[in-house]
Amino acid sequence: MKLFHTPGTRSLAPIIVAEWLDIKLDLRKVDLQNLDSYFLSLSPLGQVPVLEMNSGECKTQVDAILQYFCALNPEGKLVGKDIFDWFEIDRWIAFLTGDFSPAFVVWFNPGRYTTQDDEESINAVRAAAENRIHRVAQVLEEQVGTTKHIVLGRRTLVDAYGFAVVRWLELLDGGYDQYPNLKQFMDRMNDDYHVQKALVRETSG
Ligand SMILES: N[C@@H](CCC(=O)N[C@@H](CS)C(=O)NCC(=O)O)C(=O)O
Repeated sequence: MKLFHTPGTRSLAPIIVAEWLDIKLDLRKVDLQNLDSYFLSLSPLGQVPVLEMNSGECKTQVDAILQYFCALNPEGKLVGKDIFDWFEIDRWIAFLTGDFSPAFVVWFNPGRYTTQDDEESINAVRAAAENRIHRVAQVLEEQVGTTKHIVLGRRTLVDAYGFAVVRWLELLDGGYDQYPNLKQFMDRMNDDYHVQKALVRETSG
């Protein structure tokens, strides 16, 4: 399988999960500032990640890609054991996709969220996004607690996704150090051999 990805984005999450589950994944780096028509034919909104399956079919949406990788693992690693576990996994994936990441999407692309193009208007959108980022970060901080994991008190696919997006806090004043539980979570992930390998692959692949 081949993953179209961009360093620094959420497309790191499938690279981590592939490392954890020993799934062979070829990487193809995408320059989001300079998209070609082939990539736009795979991802009409011009977004990563895109997974090219062995059949040649291409699929978008990080949460679906992560769950697909886990479904390929016969030992059921990184997923829930029962319906209640799955509920927790699904709702925190939904939080990362639907609440946490969108706060940053506004911060990264303020011009998309105003029809004005003067600096003051752009800065106002960014400031509003930053407030929202701190609200969602606080929710995640409380969820992680002292467990160093996002759900179920153990490593799941959600940790990979969380790691890929919580690192964006480093772009803001104070970084994730201002959230002690998130810092412990990030430190644990940064110490993980496979995460380190995924980070190297992300920048070189
Ligand atoms: N719903 C998509 C969103 C993907 C997404 O927004 N990816 C970002 C990188 S984290 C991107 O490619 N942004 C480029 C853009 O929106 O122009 C998913 O969850 O996979």
